[in-house]
Amino acid sequence: MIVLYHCVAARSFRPLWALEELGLPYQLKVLAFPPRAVDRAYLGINPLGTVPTLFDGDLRMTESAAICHYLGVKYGPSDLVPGPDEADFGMFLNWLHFGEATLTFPQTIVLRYERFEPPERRLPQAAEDYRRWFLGRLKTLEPLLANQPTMCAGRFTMADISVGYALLLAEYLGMAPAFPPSVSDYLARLKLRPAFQRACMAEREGAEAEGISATPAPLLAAP
Ligand SMILES: N[C@@H](CCC(=O)N[C@@H](CS)C(=O)NCC(=O)O)C(=O)O
Repeated sequence: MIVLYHCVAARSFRPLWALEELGLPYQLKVLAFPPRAVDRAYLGINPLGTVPTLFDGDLRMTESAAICHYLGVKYGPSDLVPGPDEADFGMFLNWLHFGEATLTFPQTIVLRYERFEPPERRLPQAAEDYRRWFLGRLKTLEPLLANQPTMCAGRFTMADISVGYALLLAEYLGMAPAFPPSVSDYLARLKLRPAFQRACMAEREGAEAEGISATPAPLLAAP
C-alpha cells in the first residue's frame, strides 16, 4: 500500500492529485503544519521534516515532482507521463521541474520573509522582489497557454500537476489577480478535473479526521 504524508495546501498536494489521476489505492496521513514543529516524531519518518513523504514498500520519496513522475512510470504506462519516443518528452521534463524549481521556490521566499519569520526578521523587500520574480516567470506561460490547453504533449500530464500546484499556492498568497488571463483560465480548467476535486475531498476528509483545519491558513501562517 502506498502511504502519503500530507499537509493541507502543501506541495504534497501534487502526489495526492497524481494518485487520484492514476486511480491508485493509497493511505493518506494528514499532518498539522509544519510537521517538524508540531509532531517531532515525524522527523523519524522524514528527517527533513517536510511534506510530501511517500512510502511505496521500502521506498521513501520526498520530492513532489519526482513522486508524480515515479508513480506515472511505475504504475503506468500512463498518458500522464510522455515517453522518450514522444516529441514533447523533453518539454514534459522541463515543465515538470519548472513547476517546482522555478515557480514554487520563489514563493517560499515570499512565505518565509513575509509570514513565517518573527516580525523583527521579516524582509518586506525580499518578499516583494520574489513576488515580482514569480509573476515575471509567468510571462513564459502566458503565450503558451494562450495557444494550447495544457503544458505539453497535447494532453494533461504530470507537468500540469506540477505547474498547477505552483499556481494554486500563488492563489493562496493572493497573487491570482496578477495572473495573465490565459494562466487564470488554465488554472480554472485544472480545478474542474474530477481527480483534482477528489484530491481536494480526500485532503478535507483527512484533515477533519485529524481535527486539523482544512483551509490553507496554517500553511500561510506557520510559525
Ligand atoms: N522540493 C520539495 C519541497 C518540500 C517542502 O519544502 N515542503 C514544504 C511544504 S510546501 C514543507 O514541508 N515545509 C515544512 C518545513 O520546511 O518545515 C518538494 O517539491 O516536495
